[in-house]
Amino acid sequence: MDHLFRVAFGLTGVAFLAVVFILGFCLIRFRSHPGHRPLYTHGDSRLAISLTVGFAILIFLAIDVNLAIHDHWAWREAWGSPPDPALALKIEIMPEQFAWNIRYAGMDGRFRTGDDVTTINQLYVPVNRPVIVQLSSKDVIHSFFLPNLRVKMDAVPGLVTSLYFQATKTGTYDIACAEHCGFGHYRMRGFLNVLSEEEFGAWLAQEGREGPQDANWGWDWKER
Ligand SMILES: [Cu+2]
Repeated sequence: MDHLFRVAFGLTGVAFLAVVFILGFCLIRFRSHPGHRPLYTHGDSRLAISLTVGFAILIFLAIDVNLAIHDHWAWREAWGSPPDPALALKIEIMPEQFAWNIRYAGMDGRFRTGDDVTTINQLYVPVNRPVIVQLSSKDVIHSFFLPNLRVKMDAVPGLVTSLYFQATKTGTYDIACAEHCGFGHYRMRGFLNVLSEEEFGAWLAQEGREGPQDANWGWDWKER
């Protein structure tokens, strides 16, 4: 994703600098000065058309096609090989205005049973283990965004969407809502806590003993 940002920024940056340079050159080179009489001309429309078409093709090949190829590579790398559902941690997230409802299957590995673990705005995951998140929404469209991990997915009412990621560093990171979802959108903030495998296991076991704090939502997990 970062490579894609750099490629897009580099290509459009070069195009921007070229345009500004040519514009500046023409402004200075053809500025008015005493004793110089302007020349009025209708120009050569064939030359104008062929230059325009030529540049359009050049820009299309240099920028659009180039970006499309890099997009394709980045997409394949990011989403091309989903993790093995048997090994991944599965999490259901149901946002609402304006919070993230988060659900773990608990020790039995099944959702909507008595030992589910639910949290609000606090997502816990183990480091170096693939995580599959399934999303829906209680009310309006939200978008689940982990900026540090460069993943983002819409959460749509009546639909279950999914994404996957694998955190490689322990620590606390932001969860942001990336879809303007109402007055409180700005404070729809959560935290991604990446723990060591042992810490995560201890946390899940502890929470599981307390049972789900909010059992009113969720769905039967199936691979999507
Ligand atoms: Cu939102």
